[in-house]
Amino acid sequence: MDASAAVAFDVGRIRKDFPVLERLIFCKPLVYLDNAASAQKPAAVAHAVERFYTENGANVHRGVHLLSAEATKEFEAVRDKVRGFLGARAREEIIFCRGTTEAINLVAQSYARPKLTEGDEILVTHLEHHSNIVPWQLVCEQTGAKLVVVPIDDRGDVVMEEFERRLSDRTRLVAVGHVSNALGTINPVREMIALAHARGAVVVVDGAQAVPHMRVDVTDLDCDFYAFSGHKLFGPTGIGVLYGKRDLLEAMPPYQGGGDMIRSVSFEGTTFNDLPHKFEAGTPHVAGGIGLGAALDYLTALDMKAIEAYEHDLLAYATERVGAIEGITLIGTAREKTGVLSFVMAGAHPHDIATILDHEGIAIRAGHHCAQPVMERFGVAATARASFAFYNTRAEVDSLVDGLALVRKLFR
Ligand code: C6P
Repeated sequence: MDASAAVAFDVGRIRKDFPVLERLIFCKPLVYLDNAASAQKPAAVAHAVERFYTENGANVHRGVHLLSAEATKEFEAVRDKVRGFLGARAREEIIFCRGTTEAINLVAQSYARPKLTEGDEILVTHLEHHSNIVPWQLVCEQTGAKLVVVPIDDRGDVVMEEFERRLSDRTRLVAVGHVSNALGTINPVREMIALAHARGAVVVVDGAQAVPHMRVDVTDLDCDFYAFSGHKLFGPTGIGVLYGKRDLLEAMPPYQGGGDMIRSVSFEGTTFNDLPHKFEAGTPHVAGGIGLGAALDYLTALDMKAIEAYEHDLLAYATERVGAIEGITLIGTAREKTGVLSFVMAGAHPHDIATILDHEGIAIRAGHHCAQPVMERFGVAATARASFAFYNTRAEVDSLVDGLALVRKLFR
């Protein structure tokens, strides 16, 4: 890491903002390495949510009373923060939803389903999370379109020649993860988007694992849709975002019907609200949105470049140390990665590894990580996965290595 990034990023100070990191687990200091599943929350996020429930607690967009007006103002201000965070052109392009999964399903059912017919193709990569596979399989069943899969190589990189080869005039939509949750691969999404656009296809980017680790600018990327979840971005669960280009969103029918998404309702016919409300039926997760706003305030006050450099250094250190342990095979060694270290150990099931580490205070994830095709590609049923955030340290990597040495001793 270069010295200026080290100065700009004081991990000791950052860790104080995350109260859970003080916890003891089985009498050992918590080493939280399951950030790809859910990141921990700074106290500012918990305080924002608590403050909303203790001082307000009203619904949004509905009441004339002061509490509702305040809640609406605060909730809608978060939309502006998200717009800035993603570099979107307009607040109308920011749709609140439950998370990445719901965002992708919204695009699948509201954009793809009405448009696609037999003979059309949807392109995905072999790296995708189930949330970026199953919604498209459903659309294929509903429309007769075909799902086309781009292979990955032994490192876990998408084979770009195959990506290009599989794109055709039949490709109507490309759905690609910005970063793989199972392997950490950073996909060359800018290049993929340009190639897809040249064929007239729209591009949906699953950004769940990207936004916590890198600066993302949707206008610069020129993606058509971009999805992320609040809980992986140091915010609450149950809130997430779909970004969509305005002209596409305008032309799409609503995803769900209910309150707030209408202009007028009668039994003769219903007219729909303007963007973004057309896609936000029912009471939104107001407290979650406010918590997400606090997470964005927290993040934007940090230096994202310094975070990237710090995490890069941490991953390199972890890769070297864990990779050197006898019996361990790293799964996923892509050229460009974020802080995900997936591995298997000869003679030890990933669930046993995770259970033993848990008793050492170390939280990792074991399983297929909702990416079964990736597991199948590498010929494993599951991996152990340590995933890092900017509050993790080299000392925690050392604890992981010690824990793995213990596992090795027990299973050799
Ligand atoms: N990955 C993991 O441990 P939701 O559940 O909607 O917030 O996010 C779904 C999702 C979509 N895409 C990617 C790339 C993801 O990583 C995830 C969630 C978690 O890796 C839980 S399976």
